[in-house]
Amino acid sequence: MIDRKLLEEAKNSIVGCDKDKAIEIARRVISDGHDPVELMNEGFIPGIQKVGDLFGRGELFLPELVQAANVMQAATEIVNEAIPEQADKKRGVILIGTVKGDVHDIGKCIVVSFLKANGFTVHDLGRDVAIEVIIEKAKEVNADIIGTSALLTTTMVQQKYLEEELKKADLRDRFKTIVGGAPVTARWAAKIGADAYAEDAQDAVKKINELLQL
Ligand code: B1M
Repeated sequence: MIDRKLLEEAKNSIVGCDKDKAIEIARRVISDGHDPVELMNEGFIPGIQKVGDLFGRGELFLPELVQAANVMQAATEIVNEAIPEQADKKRGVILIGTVKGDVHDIGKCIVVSFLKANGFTVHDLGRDVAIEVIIEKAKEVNADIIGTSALLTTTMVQQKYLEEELKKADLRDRFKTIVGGAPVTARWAAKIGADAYAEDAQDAVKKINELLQL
């Protein structure tokens, strides 16, 4: 268990845009043998969520949001590197990306790390990816599952567009689909006809295991 005070410091390092501090905490937690996932879930993520709340309430502005996101990204990279990859071809091939018009990828990168750590082969297309590109790549790598992330209410519709385009191309039965991202819900997934919704990275692993009947 990581000391509560240290988790609070991790949270504050994101809110206060203190990159050196965030990096120092991430490295210390890992070298002390603590769970980097706990640090992420109980420290850094609550920090970036607070930044989002303050931004949403107009108490913080875009330059600070960008700065805090940079600090979060630096911390996430260190944590992700500490999560060991366990490639096992038999566990399934996942194609994942943040949809077109959306550059939010911190959460998606965490999902990718968790999937790799659980033995899945993951093809990460990055962010701001057109549905047409996602479908082409899914065919090319023979994906079992297509996962999309959307953080904006205006880009969630891309997930619906994916379902429509898969149907149009007569590919809907070839791939399972999973959707995620802060504004996305189980209800949205059901409404658009996605096969699964995941609330966070741990849930994504669980839902993908269920979809692949592992
Ligand atoms: Co933006 N942003 N942002 N932003 N940003 C939000 C999303 C917002 C809610 C903030 C707010 O107003 N309170 C708001 C959206 C409002 C809305 O749509 N209704 C918003 C806005 C408005 C914007 C801009 C429009 C601001 C502007 O320019 N005026 C702009 C849009 C740019 C664009 O995409 N076109 C913008 C830009 C940015 C930054 C670039 C500065 C930066 C992103 C940097 C980056 O990602 N590389 C940023 C950030 C950091 C945020 C907040 C503060 C934090 C997002 C984050 O990283 N969360 C965010 C507020 C919030 O979400 N509370 C906000 C931490 C991360 C671990 O969680 O991404 O939810 P999350 O991922 C989770 C789960 O959702 C799930 O698992 C992850 C791990 O637990 N999950 C999946 C995610 N994807 C999944 C896929 C799966 C399964 C699970 O399967 C495939």
